[in-house]
Amino acid sequence: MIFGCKDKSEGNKSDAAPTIKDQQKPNIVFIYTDDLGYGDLSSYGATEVSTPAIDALADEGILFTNAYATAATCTPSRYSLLTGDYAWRKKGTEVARGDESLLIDTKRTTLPGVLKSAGYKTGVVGKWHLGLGDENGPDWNGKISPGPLEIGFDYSYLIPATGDRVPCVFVENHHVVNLDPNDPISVSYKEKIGNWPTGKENPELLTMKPSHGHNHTIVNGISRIGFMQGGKAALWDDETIPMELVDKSKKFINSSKEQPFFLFLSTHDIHVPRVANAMFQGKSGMGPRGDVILQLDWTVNEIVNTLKEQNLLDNTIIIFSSDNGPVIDDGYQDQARELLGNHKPTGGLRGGKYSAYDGGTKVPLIIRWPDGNRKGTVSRALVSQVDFLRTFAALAGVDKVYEDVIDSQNALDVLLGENTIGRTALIQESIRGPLSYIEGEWKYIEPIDGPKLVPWGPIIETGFQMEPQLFHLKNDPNEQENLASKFPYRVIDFKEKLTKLKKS
Ligand code: NG6
Ligand code: CA
Repeated sequence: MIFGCKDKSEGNKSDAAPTIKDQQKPNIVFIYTDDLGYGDLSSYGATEVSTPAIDALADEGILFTNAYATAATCTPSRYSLLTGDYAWRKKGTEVARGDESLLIDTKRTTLPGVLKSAGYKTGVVGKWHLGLGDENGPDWNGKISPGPLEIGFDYSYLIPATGDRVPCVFVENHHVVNLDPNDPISVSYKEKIGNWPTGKENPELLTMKPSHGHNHTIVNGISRIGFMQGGKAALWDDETIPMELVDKSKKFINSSKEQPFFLFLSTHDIHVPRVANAMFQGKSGMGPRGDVILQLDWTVNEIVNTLKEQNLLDNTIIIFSSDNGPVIDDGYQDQARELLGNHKPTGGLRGGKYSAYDGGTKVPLIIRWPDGNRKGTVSRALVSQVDFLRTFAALAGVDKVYEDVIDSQNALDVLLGENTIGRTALIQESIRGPLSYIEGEWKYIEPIDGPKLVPWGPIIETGFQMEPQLFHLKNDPNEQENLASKFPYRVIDFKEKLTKLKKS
């Protein structure tokens, strides 16, 4: 037993319903944020914004300074997290449309499936962005399947893709929430359908204007990616999305006390469109991007308080991380750049979301272990989110081989702070592009022909170059000095290793 949970005989003297103390296995709450940067939290050195609830997790646990998402965008990162495989192994896992079919094979091993087989009740609340439905895509007006319930979750309450993609409705288990059958939903990512106004044709109706893209159907004064019509009663309210997700998370936690549970709370914050609730509007002094960081901190506080109230905190592991690096202007005129001041979302790392540089994939990772033995620890160990599948399997006491899982490794000793080295090597995937290979203190970026900046407007370096790039991350964490010509044998070695891994 890892956390010294009490035996049944100790904690359950009466006939009362069993309490959490009786559980042998710890609950797992994984708070996965969207586009939150390495420098966006006060616990990671931010001085212009304060995130006390998230920082408290670090004070009571381990803060990792060398942790990576597997990709610089959402869909592939999430694919890796839930399958234990790098997403570039599977075609079609780049940023998914809002009407994409389910990208995860229902027959394969998945993170929630592993935990479910170990007796966990499993739930996902929030952003999905891994497709829904069969090869024809989701049937918004009928049963939406396959989806999370077919890959190992017992409960789901989803933003189907992203906040900036239609349809702007929640899906609970197999159905759109609050859908009026007399007002069916139609969605198209090809052409305009129906007569709802678009940002392109009716910019005068917008409360938040796009800066690039995002000029299709207007929902709640915000034009989105993709066209939709219908489902008026089902449309979400952008200002209360976090409250809705917290509410559903609380309900899931409160109804899961009879067995260990895994809650995957995948926040919309801090992705675009950044629409803070009135409680947070104007509170950061950095405009909506800063305000939704405060809102995210509120979410964490609510979840921790719920666990406390339910007497679950001493048997629940809380993990906090992000799906990819930060972006300032991601397509809406929300003053993120104008009001940034001295705040550095990447914490000074080069690049950002989409990029092959570390700003794309190096993310905050904080783990609060309930035994209290690791308070305030900082770990430099190399960690990849692809390892959560096998690590959680070990945590849940599952002793199975899982032959279809190629990349995930058991990193339990690393996440417990007992191994301070971590992975030998890991791979990062940037937008549309090359892979990077990190081994120890070194990083190699594959050569590729392509634009130097993300072509559609966020002003972020892609990291694309015709020549191989090699950086020493410890001496040069901002990847300024390309050492490829100084260390040609290392380049050859890494290139070969990467080629071999790609074929494995
Ligand atoms: C891009 C969107 C961006 C964001 C991203 C996905 C445009 C111009 N930009 O295509 O706003 O939605 O996709 O972000 O449309 S992610 O975090 O879900 O990967
Ligand atoms: Ca993201």
